[in-house]
Amino acid sequence: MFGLSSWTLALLIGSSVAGPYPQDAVDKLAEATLPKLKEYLAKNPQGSCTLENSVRRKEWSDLSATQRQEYTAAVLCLMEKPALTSSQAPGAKSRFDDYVTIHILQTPRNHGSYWNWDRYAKDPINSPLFNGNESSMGGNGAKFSYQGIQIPGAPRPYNLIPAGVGGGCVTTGPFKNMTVNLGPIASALTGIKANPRSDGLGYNPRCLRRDINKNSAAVTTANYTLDLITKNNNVYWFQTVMEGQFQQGKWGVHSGGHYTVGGDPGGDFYVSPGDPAFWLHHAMIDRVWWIWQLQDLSKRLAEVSMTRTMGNFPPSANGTLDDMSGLGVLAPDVKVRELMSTMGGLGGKFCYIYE
Ligand SMILES: *[C@@H]1O[C@H](CO)[C@@H](O)[C@H](O)[C@H]1NC(C)=O
Ligand SMILES: *[C@@H]1O[C@H](CO)[C@@H](O)[C@H](O)[C@H]1NC(C)=O
Ligand SMILES: *[C@@H]1O[C@H](CO)[C@@H](O)[C@H](O)[C@H]1NC(C)=O
Ligand SMILES: *[C@@H]1O[C@H](CO)[C@@H](O)[C@H](O)[C@H]1NC(C)=O
Ligand SMILES: [Cu+2]
Repeated sequence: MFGLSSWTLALLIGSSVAGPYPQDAVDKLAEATLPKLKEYLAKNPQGSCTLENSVRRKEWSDLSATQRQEYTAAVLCLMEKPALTSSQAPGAKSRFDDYVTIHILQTPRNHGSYWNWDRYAKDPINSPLFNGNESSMGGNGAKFSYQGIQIPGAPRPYNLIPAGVGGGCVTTGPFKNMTVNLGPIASALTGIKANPRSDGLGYNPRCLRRDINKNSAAVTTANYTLDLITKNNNVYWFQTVMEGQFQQGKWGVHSGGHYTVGGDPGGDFYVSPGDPAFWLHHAMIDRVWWIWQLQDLSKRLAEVSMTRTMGNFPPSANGTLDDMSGLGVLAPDVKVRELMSTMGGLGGKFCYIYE
């Protein structure tokens, strides 16, 4: 029924990845359900976008050391380019900051390469992602004493993620000299210099701080992600479980990944994209959504939930596929419907899968 042999499919999704990380349970599920995408595309052709010619998004440690350095060099390049949002956010000094500005402005409404959480969950500080060498995303912060991360509304002992061994400025790797300009708004750390504006969009230069935290990473192992994908059959529950059910003491893989980085701005709900590691975490969120979609494409490529305000406060109408993306200077304004499929979305401009 499928045009590709299982051998070709195995090659396509890189099941025999070189390197020290065997497939985890979520990787195996993605591999096992990729034929559903093939079948869907056979029935619903997406112009010139096919599985064979789709772009492959790769896991951090499956990139070569050179490719990883090309990635961080590109991020540093964005930090050298002038901002487009400085009229709205005087603190935005670079093209990189534009992404932070738009996230800050969009937080009440929403909340290349990715980071497969499971690979590094047991020892994130010594992982290829955060070991601080030149082909990492930079190292941990220097030691800083603080009480850990409060999780409001959670019962003990889940109301506090114990602090790790960092929390201070990052001193190793490609981002050791980077300047954080925007925020803080809701920092996980105490003692961060306040922003000159109450909306956090003023200029507030400071170092990048992290507390790479295995206490938080512990809820991002593959068994959590596998449960999330396989036990939630509608997007409302998928999203709710992913984002955490704090009253039940469940942090969720979304918070788990954010607080694995922690610090400033990584641990700040609004300003977190100001830490370059944010983007790899959110690409994994997207991959997990994609694997969830793969389980039932005809339904899940058109399924959105939640209202237009965070936690439905203040109460608002349900979001729909006709809502606009609203990414300001970052991207043309399109309907959410256009962004639902990695294969053929945005009028065919999206044509990628995760391997
Ligand atoms: C950085 O660490 C990774 C993962 O341990 C390793 O593969 C790589 O060779 C190291 N690179 C350098 C320049 O030390
Ligand atoms: C960081 O800044 C110092 C001092 O300005 C400079 O010597 C060093 O090369 C910079 N490092 C990186 C990785 O940019
Ligand atoms: C995942 O595995 C860990 C370690 O075995 C266990 O403590 C945890 O309860 C498991 N989580 C889920 C959701 O199964
Ligand atoms: C909004 O979505 C919820 C949950 O899916 C549903 O129960 C409710 O009826 C929807 N409200 C409206 C006004 O459509
Ligand atoms: Cu997030």
